[in-house]
Amino acid sequence: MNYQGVINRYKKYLPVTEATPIITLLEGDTPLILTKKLGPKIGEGIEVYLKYEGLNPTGSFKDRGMTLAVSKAKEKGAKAVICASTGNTSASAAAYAVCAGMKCVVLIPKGSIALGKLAQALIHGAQVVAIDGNFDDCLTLVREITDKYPIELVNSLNPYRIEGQKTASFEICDTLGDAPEYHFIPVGNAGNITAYWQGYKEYKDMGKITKLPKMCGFQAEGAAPIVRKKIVKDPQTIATAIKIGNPASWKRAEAARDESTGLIDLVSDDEIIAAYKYLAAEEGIFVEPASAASVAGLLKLNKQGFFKNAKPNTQNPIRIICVLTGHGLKDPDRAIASIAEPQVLPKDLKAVVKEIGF
Ligand code: AN7
Repeated sequence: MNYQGVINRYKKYLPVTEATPIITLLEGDTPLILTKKLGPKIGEGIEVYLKYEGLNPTGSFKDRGMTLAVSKAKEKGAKAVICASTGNTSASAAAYAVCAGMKCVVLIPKGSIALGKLAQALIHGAQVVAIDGNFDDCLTLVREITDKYPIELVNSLNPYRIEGQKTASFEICDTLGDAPEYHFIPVGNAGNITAYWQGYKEYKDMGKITKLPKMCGFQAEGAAPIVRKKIVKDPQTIATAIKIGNPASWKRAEAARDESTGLIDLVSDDEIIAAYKYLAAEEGIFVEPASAASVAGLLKLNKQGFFKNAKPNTQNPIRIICVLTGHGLKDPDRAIASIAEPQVLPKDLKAVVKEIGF
């Protein structure tokens, strides 16, 4: 049968029954790309794979969780969903709400979400409310609203979001035949690191894999509450998707780090932009800045000699996953701001030929 989305593919590991209406845009089944340059740059015998989640239907990993959260909301008869968002959750909620025939309300921090994401929420007909505050303020409001009014919360506080997102670990293990050694991932509200870790643990418990990866999460320097062990009141970073100062799944991210003997570290905006450009220019993959935090983290650790005692061989390569959470087209302004604008020439053949080097 043709591919039917993550719920159908992993039904037996998800909290669905015959009574659950499956609301899907055929999310998931994203490519796991073996890098040609990044792996060899880290070291011989090291394989770096990119889980390209930007190829989900709305351009980010959020769709994996949204298919389940919206299906379960529909099952219980909800008429509307709501979320706070740095952009991708709102784009995904808006699209899946359309498929479910539900109203969608999104609260976004004013002026802090990338153009593509705002365009998505608007074109899918969500009611978009910009709040004069940051993401954490939006999430506080949404929690209060869903406590009091009949509208379904579809942030990752909703356990079905995490359940759906864990399918990405299943896909990685199914493709590789076992778990990788390392799993690098950006951390914002910390739902995704929680979901991946849960997915790996479940596959291990079921005997589908023989080992667990070390979870290595990365926050942006100006929005790194877990690293600094302190709420960040006014988070700042160009990676607007992870501009979050008080992550909802803070404790569970720490648990993923500690149980896996991994780490959560920070990367600067400059490191994020360098990784963002590297992926585009060297691997041919365009991601949004927040997504590049995983690769920025890998490059940072490598520079510090993190892998220098690794002893891979051709039979047993060290396999590293970097999750690329969102598509580059989400934030076109950032791409243009990062590179010189194109040169303008007169409509003159000689001038053009000369410019392109013939
Ligand atoms: C591209 O959309 O929080 O640690 O409201 O869009 O699970 O929060 C987005 C988060 C990484 C961080 N990469 O994941 C939202 C939102 C991208 C993202 C993250 C987000 P979490």
